[in-house]
Amino acid sequence: MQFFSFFLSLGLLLTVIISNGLDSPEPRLRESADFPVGVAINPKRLAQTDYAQVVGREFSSITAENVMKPQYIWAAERQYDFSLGDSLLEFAQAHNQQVHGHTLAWHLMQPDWLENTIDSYDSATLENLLRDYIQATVKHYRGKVVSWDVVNEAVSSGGKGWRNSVYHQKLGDDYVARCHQYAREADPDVLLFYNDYDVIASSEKLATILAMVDDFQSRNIPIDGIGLQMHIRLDFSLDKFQYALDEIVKRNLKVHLSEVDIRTNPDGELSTLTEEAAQQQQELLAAIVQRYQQLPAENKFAITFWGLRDNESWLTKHTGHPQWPLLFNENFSKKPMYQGFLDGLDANQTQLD
Ligand code: 9MR
Repeated sequence: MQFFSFFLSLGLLLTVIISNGLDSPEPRLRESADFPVGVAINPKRLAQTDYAQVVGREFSSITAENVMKPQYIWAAERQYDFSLGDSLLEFAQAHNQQVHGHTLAWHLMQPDWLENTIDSYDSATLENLLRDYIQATVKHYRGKVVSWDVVNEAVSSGGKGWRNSVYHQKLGDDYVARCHQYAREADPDVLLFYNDYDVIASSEKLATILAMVDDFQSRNIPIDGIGLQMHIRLDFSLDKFQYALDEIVKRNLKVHLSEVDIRTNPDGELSTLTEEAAQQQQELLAAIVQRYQQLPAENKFAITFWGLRDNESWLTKHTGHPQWPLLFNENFSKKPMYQGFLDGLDANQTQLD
């Protein structure tokens, strides 16, 4: 009898150990970090159950990869279509996620009707149209999105001065400041970001952006944060990154790592993601997250990945090669890079202890 109850207890113990092992929840990104962790999505993909589950489970912030851009919303002069953005918002609300608005003004990917007419507008007409677009959109999403990228990529690609875009040509040097004012008039609470790429790689671009911030702050032009896009490669400079973070923090602004992806195949020599490249990617993300984590709490806005799965990334088309730049592979399996994110948070814990 005793012999029998010994095996019964052993069996129970094993059952408890095994089922605990299965039940014990794996760490989720959204619960592991004390700042929002975001992903850029296409709301049409939410119809796919696996996609929706992973987005809902792992992320606490969502950016529309495309559907909240003027190309989708600005249907005609003073006519707006918010339907796709609204569907994304509905998902976010159901999953207790914040939404970051991207983007109110961008020189690229304008709606066709605007592309065709923009040259014919005089400055005042274009300014009024843009103001009305910004204000209608910000008002529509007022209280629903926490933040907006107001003007995207307004600095020249070389980094010196403003980009010679049609907006700059027609509206002049101060148009970015006025777009920020228009957005603020439409929503006194929404956070306003300036968002750009290559800000770490190009010291000149960083200097231009910091000078813009200094100018805005000296004139009380509203700005709450900087979006560092972070479309980066494995040779990313952590020293330059740290310098940029420090300069932004000095100006009391929030930092959004707004479009993170790490390309592993810049010259297209790989036909599959090697273990070595995956590990380098993991280590680089860990180092980035560790430095981000060390920012004062009020300067941390969010880290957002520019897509969910490698096979969805814009980079395949853009570079002509697979880059495996994201956290998940096409089967929704976590890559070593995912662990890199958690490692970055943990490394910081160890350091603080
Ligand atoms: O990833 C986006 C891609 O699907 C679009 O075709 C493209 C044009 O609208 O924009 C891509 O996202 C860009 C973002 O809006 C701004 N920073 C650079 C991103 C990559 O091009």
